[in-house]
Amino acid sequence: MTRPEFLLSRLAGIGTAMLIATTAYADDVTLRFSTAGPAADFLAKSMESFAEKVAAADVGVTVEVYPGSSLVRQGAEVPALQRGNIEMSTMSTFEIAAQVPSMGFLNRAFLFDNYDQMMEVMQGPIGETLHDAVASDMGIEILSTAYLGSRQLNLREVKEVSGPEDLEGVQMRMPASPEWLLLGESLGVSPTPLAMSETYVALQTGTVDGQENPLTILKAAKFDEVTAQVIMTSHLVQPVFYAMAKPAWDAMSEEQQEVVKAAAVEAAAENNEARYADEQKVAETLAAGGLRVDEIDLTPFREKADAVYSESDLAKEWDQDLMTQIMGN
Ligand code: KDO
Repeated sequence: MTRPEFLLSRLAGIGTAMLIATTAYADDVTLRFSTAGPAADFLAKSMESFAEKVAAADVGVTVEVYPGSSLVRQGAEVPALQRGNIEMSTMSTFEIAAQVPSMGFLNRAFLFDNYDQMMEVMQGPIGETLHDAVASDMGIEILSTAYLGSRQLNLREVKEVSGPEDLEGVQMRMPASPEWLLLGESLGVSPTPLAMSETYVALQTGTVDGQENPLTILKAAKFDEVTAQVIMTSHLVQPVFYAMAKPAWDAMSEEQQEVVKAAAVEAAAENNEARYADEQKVAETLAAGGLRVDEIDLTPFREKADAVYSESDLAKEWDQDLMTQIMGN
């Protein structure tokens, strides 16, 4: 074999090895997808649907779904994404605010009036600004927006409540972060940080006096078994995101990215449709099961929230212009 022929054969061998390596790596994609949401809830069900859609596309991507904080504890999911311990999570705006404070206004009580307005904002210019900030500042790719529901107050024991002053001293379980505790303060309660997975027992034993979640989550988590009353504050019309670590996203082929993105959009839409439809009747269902459901005038709660946020140092870091674009004042 002449020297040129030898060199050509070596180059061909290296090229083949690289092709196999690249192909093998692109085919060996496993996406570990974590949520603190209960397995029975629409969000976790949509994640299973997402996994099925990706598997059916047969592009070498496998999705492993971990509901109910079964792989990563609540609050540790975004750091786990950024360290490469998981590839996806149902990231909330509260977790975003911890690293992109200007976006903290998305956690403001009474920001959105309803689901349609929230989705219009998330799919418009403000949503695009959020997407870009999360990608650049957090190294996370937002694939789609899932509606978690409109959060309502939920008490262990019946209490006559016409305004925040009636909730003074009520130990209300909230997820653990400064933004969640500020939200609790804006409602007039004494916020008690606790993971979702510990909330049922805390309500059952009286460690906390209540919790706040969308009614569809309340039902999925069976909190109606250990509480007596819901007060319909709709204080947070909440989006969560199908979020992926950018290194995992960038490591996929274009074909894999297209499949994963399309599946994330379709699965989130399935969650949104099911959640919205259920929300139209879940209060009635819970009331039929014995839960007292109070519809009250929210003016005192809105006034309290305005006062708390106007004095909050945390709120001073928010992008006031974007917030005003949403709230109009
Ligand atoms: C909760 O812990 O009350 C909460 O509703 C907070 C939300 O931000 C979200 O994390 C939710 O739990 C589920 O974990 C779905 O992500």
